This record gives sequence, structure tokens and C-alpha cells, in this order.
Amino acid sequence: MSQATIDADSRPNPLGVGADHPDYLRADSGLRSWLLTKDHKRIALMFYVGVILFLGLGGVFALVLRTELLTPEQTFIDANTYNQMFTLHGITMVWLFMIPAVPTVFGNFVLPIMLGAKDLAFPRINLASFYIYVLSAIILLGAMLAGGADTGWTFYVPYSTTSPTAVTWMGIGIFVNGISSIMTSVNFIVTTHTMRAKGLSWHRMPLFVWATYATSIIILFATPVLGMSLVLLALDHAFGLSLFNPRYGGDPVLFQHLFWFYSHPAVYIMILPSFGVISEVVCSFSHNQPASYRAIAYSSLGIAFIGFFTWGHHMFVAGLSEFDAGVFGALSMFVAIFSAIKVFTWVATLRGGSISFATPMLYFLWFLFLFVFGGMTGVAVATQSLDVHWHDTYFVVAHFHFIMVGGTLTSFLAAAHYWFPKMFGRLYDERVGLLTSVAVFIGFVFTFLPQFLLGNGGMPRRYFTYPERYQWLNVLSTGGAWLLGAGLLLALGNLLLALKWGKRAGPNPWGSRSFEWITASPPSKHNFEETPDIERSAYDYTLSEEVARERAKAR
Ligand code: HEM
Ligand SMILES: [Cu+2]
Repeated sequence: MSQATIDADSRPNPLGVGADHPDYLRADSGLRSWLLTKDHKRIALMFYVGVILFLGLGGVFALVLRTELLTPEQTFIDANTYNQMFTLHGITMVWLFMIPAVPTVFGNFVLPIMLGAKDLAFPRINLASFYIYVLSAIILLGAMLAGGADTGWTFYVPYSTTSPTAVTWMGIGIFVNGISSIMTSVNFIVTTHTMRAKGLSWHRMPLFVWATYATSIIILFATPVLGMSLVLLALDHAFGLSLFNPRYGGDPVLFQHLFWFYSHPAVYIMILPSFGVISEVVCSFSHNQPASYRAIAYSSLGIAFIGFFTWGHHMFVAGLSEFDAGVFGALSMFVAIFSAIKVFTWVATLRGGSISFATPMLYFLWFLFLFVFGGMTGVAVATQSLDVHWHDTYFVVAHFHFIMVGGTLTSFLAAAHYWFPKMFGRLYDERVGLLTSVAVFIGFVFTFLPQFLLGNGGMPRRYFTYPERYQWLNVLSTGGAWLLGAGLLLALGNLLLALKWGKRAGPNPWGSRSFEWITASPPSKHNFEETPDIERSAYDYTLSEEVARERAKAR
């Protein structure tokens, strides 16, 4: 295939650019060709296997917790095991699944293709990032076997400096994990700056690239702070350095500042890539340009920036002055404003579009509902007078699960279905996809909606027994968790079956205008034979005659 010009009216090769070459899955064979690959697409798939395994492991920990909470009194695990389980659940989900999931899998796979590039700027660093992720996983799993941790994922001092568990190794594992994140984000930033195809100006880029870019900036500035804090904590724990232990003159509140200076931005590390997925899904399935491209693109940068100035909202009861608490509360509201800009823009994008309904679109609807619900409760807990009552109760647990599971996990699933035909060249079963999506949603709502009521009713988080009056809500929550787990397994099964038995997908089964749909499905090893010229935006639906005709018919 010679020079590909991607303009409004090009009708590329019906099989997609590069279809006459073997695809990336078949281009080389043998285990070595995978383990030493520098192809961003293969590295993405290796990350895919990793993050799914850890989603499963984190899920098992969660089900142990929920099953223990089925009844008010202790049943099958003791208090110490319970403390271990919620800590390991949090650590696994946050660092081994949620943070890497969307960027390392879908960012790695589609970002270079979206930019018309053959690979990321630093393919070797990309591969190294994968192995460092694996190393961090090995250290964390080793630490789990060698004593685990019972401090909660937040590692609050002074307890964590004296806990008899493997806190030092957990800290080291998360430190190493951060190196992998930073390497991937540097790669994304440099690739976005330097490897865009000819004609692909910043304002023509797909919105997923903007979101990934903004996330990479947060990772670059926030992750070193976490790394440093955990090294200091490890030194405290291993050698009694006493930086944070007040008994020897250390400052425990300092640790909270350091931890949340990273961990608040980290929540945007988890959600921003998902915003990118959602923007792609909304535009592709409503066959419409975003109601405001710039609003979506710039609000990602806005969130990335303002997210660095809100960490104090986690510390309203840690002795902040009222003035500080007010300022942190007010700054937190800006995040909600930027998020609302996105939500309104996505909804407005549906208007006038020609909407087709497929599994990713259904996940978008769940996302919309759950993220707005979670975001609004975020505004509520960022209000000091309310948070004093809700802090450390199930209300907070429900808030962040609404956003992290309801937002990030649903968009991870949307992405898994949306880009499935591109990644593997096959279609999944749409009916099963829709059904499992409904199961995931219902399971989710049953799991976490009751937790708002529990928290508001005074049930504290991180306890393994509770007074009887909380039981019926806990039963709902545990039942929901099992359904959610089943829904996820079925969704995974549907995709796995489609790998072998799915119908063959053309280059662009959804009728999207974004650039990754121009190459063959699956793409050839180098994505494009030559760097393409891009002469339109990624959402140029207005000029597509087909869509115009279809819409005229619909009206
Ligand atoms: C609309 C924007 C948001 C606001 C204003 C907000 C506000 C807050 C506040 C004030 C807390 C602390 C509550 C407490 O501990 O008493 C909190 C906790 C939390 N939020 Fe949010 N949030 C927002 C969005 C998000 C997002 C997007 C995520 C994740 C993707 C998230 C994840 C978390 C987590 C993990 C915690 C709990 C940390 C812990 O104590 O274990 N939040 N949020
Ligand atoms: Cu926060």
C-alpha cells in the first residue's frame, strides 16, 4: 500500500490500510517474538493479560470481604485476615489494575495508530515498562505471601511504621510500579508531540489522545512524590528512621499531606483515560462530532492542573485549619465543574447524532449515570461540614467505588468491546455483550448503593463485624458483589470465545471516523505502510455522504 491520504472522501482499501501484509498477531511467531517484541500492539496485549489477572485477584479479595460481611458477627475469617484482605484488595486494584489498565492496554494499542505513527517514540522503553510492571507485581505478590499488609491502601502512619506486616516490601513494590507508569507516560507525551502524522494538528487529534496526554502529565508530576513518600515510610518501618512516628518526634500529618498530594491526582490518573474512551465511544456510536471538541480536550488539562490543589479534602478531620479546609473544599469544586463540562458535552453530542446501540454504548450510559452520581457525592464529601460526619464511613467507600468501578471499570469494559474488532479482527456476540453489561450494572448498583445508606447511618469502614441493624443493607451489598463478579466473568468469557469463534470484522465495523479504523483489523505490524497524510479531524462526520443520507432518512 502506498501513501495513504486520509481525507474526508477517501474510500480506503475496503480491508483497511496495510491489509495486504500479515497482521501483527501473525507477523512473527514463537514465544520469543512476544516476550522481546517492540511492537506497541503486542506490548499492549501483554499488559492486557496482566491487568485482567490482577482485576481477578483483586476481585477475589473483594468477595472474601463481602462474604464475611454477610452476617453481623464473625464467620470465616478473623479480624487480622479481614484487615489484610481490604489492604491487599486496595493495593491490587489501585496499582496493578486501575492505574495501568486503560493507558497501558488501550493507550498503548491505539494511541500510535490514532496519530498515524508506526509505534511509540521509544519502543524499547515501552517493553521495559512492561517488565518493570511485572517486577513490581512479583514484589507485591511476594510481599503478600511474606506477611501481606494490614494498613489499608493509604498506609497511614504511625501504625504503618510499626505494623508487623510486610509494609517495607509493599512500599518498594509500589515504588517500582511507579517507575513503569512514568516510563509509559513519558513515551506517550513524546509520541504525541513528535510523531503525529503530517497534517494532524493538535486540534484534529482524537480526544482519547488528549485524555491520555493529560493523564501522562499527572503521572509525571505526581508519581515521584508517592515514590518518595513510600521510600521514607519504608525507611521508617525497616530502620526506625522516625520521620513520621510522633513517639520519636516524627510528624504523622506530614505523611498524609505527601500521600494525598499524589493520591488525589492519582484518582484522575484513573478516571481521565476513561473520559477519553467515553469521548470516542460517544462520537463513534452517535456518528457525530463532539458538541464541543475544545471543551472536552481542555477540560482534561484543567482537571490535570486543578487536581494538584485539592488533596486537603482528604484531611478535613486531620487538624487542618478551617480556612485551609474551606480553600481545599472550594478548589475541589472546580474539578466538579470541569467534569460537568465533559458530561454536558457528551450528552449534547448525542443530540442530532444517528445513534447506533451496541455494548460500548450501553456501558457509556452506565458510566454517565454512575459517574454523575459518584461525582455529585464527591462534591458532598468535599464540603467540610458534611464530611466530618461521613469521613471514614461507608459513604466514602461508596463514593469512590461509584467513580472507580462505576466510571473507570465501565469504561474499561466499553473500551474492551469497542476496540475488540480492531485488536483481534473479530466481532464479539452483541446480545451476550448487552446482557453481561446489564448484569454488571445491576450487580454494581446492588453492591454500592446500599453502602451510601450504611455510611450515612453511621457504619464505619474497615470493620469486620457490625450491629445487626446494618445487616439487610450488607446482604444486598454482598449479593450485588457476587452478581457483579459473575457479570464480569461472563463478559470476559464472551470476549474470549469471540477470539476464536467471532465473525470476522472489517476495518471499521462501527462506522467510526477516528483514524485507528482506517487500518486493517487487526492492523499490520507497522500500522501504516507509510506515515499517512491526515487532512481532516477525527470526528469529521459532517462530510460523510453516507451518514448525511442516513440522517436525512431518519428525519
Ligand atoms: C467530582 C470530583 C470529586 C470530588 C469533589 C471528590 C471528593 C472526595 C473527597 C472529599 C474525599 C474524601 C472523603 C473522606 O475521606 O471523608 C474523596 C475520597 C475519595 N475519592 Fe473522591 N472526589 C471526586 C472524584 C473522584 C474521582 C474521579 C475518583 C477516582 C477515580 C475519586 C476517588 C476517591 C477515593 C479513592 C477516595 C477515598 C480515599 C480513601 O480514603 O480511601 N474521587 N473524594
Ligand atoms: Cu481527593
